[in-house]
Amino acid sequence: MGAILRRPSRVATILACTCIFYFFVIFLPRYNEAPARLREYAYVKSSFDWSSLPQRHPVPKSELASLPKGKPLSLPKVQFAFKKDKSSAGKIRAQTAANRREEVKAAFLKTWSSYKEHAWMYDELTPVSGNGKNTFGGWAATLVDALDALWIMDLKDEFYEAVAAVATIDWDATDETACNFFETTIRHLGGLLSAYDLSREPVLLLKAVELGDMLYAAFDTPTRMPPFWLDFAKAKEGVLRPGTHDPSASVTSSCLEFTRLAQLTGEDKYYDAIDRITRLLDRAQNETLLPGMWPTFFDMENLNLAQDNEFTLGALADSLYELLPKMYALVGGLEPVYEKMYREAMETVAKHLLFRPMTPDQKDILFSGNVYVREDARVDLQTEGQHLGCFVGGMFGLGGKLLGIPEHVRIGEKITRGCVWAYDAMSTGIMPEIFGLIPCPTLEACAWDENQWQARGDHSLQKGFQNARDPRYLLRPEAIESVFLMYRITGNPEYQDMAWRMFTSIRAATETELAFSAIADVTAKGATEKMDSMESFWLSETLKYFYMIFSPPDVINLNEYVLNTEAHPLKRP
Ligand code: DMJ
Repeated sequence: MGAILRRPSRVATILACTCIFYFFVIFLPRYNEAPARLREYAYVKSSFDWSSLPQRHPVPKSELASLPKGKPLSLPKVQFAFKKDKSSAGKIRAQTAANRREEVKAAFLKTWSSYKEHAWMYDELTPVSGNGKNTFGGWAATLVDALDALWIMDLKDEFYEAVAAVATIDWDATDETACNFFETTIRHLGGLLSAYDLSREPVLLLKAVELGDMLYAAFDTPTRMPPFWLDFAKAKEGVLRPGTHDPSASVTSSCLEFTRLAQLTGEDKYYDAIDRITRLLDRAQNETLLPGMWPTFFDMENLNLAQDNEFTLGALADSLYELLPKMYALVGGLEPVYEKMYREAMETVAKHLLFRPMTPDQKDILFSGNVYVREDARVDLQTEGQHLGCFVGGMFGLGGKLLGIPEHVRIGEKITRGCVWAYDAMSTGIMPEIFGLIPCPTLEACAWDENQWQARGDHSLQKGFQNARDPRYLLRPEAIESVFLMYRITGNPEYQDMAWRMFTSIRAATETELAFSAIADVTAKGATEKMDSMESFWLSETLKYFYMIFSPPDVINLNEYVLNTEAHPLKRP
């Protein structure tokens, strides 16, 4: 009897001790910490509270989709099982990577310092003339986009200085009447969420929620589909309408950011917003003119995804496809529709969009082109490569690993190597924005055909190229993005050497006194013409990927993080 009495009292004592420990050691310090940090950052609340705006097209509570429930599945590892190589060759390789990483960091710091001096709180620095310019609402796009890169590169002083600046952003204080829904989501919201995931600074989540509530207003339309432009006055009046001819990427790609926001706040409304888009994509996937894929433009007012005849993984459609394996990872494999959509889309891509260019040495590489479905149902493939389409290698690699499809990893490698080949082929060592290629008739090996080259090629370019239709380089990240992903997936150090060639070429061709600039022509033989433009993705994506490929593999381990389309790492469950 005594023993029975003693046991519950012992249990009660342990319970009480645990509660006291939790209260004083875990809860209280955090509770005290948050307001103190907010004061430190002089948090300025946005002057309009979008969360208080009543929805004119509300979702009935009973229909509100919630985050997938249950324990996240244990998905296959994305990263190669890297081991420390203690041999002398291994040590030399590690030292080389460390040296290269420092050079990337120096390029980042040079850019950041100039941004700070000449364009602080503007969206962009003009890297030749040294001015600030606003291109995305005037909410310091470069600064917000670069937050997590600062953290990753261990520039903590610069990071906290930037966080203090972010704490003062008022989303209602803009000279614009509307913002680009897609760009604001991927750059600003993605940037804030990622910086919060890495640093856990409370003010970053506060600002993300303020912005998330503003962007959530874009879904308050008759079809609950967001328009391309979030017109502030219309949103406040409740008269926003979705577009009838909007790029498919821009109206669908907010899935990762809104899902992460729902996960961090516990607010299902954010998830519900994007889940409606997912359901629509799912319903329409096999009803389009090229079943399995969705066309480049959507009519979101009439929920018609089947009218356009153009299909691509490149410009305007890109991140719609990219999000499929990434969402699967972010919801811990608990929402099977992303796997289904990815598999079906890639089957169509492999059948109709992938092509092999004809090269004198029969390179085993692939590109993804553009398809036009004609009135007689003929499927025409335009064998063009785009810098924007270079993310496809990494997407296949990621999908292949997460879903256990080794063939996709192989395809991903070939596409990635294709982009690197196009970099190496140009006089500056950088791939053009858009270029035409002479294709092989099949994906299998094809012999070099000198007559075809004579008849169709641009002889000022390396053999195999039909043209460099748009010869600019805009400091874009997609090629290094795939090279980075394939390195982390395969562990093959060759990718680090490719990355280094790319980095040194980009640095040589784009560097200005202040920073780095988009250039007009990658086929230039001598000095390059600088366009005085540097989009925020130069810091947030391009240099971050270069930095990470030369970093130890636990710097943003892909088994733990998934990167949004602007390269912002979000914590996987
Ligand atoms: C970035 O804003 C994103 O990567 C987007 O998905 C595509 N365009 C740019 C980079 O080129």
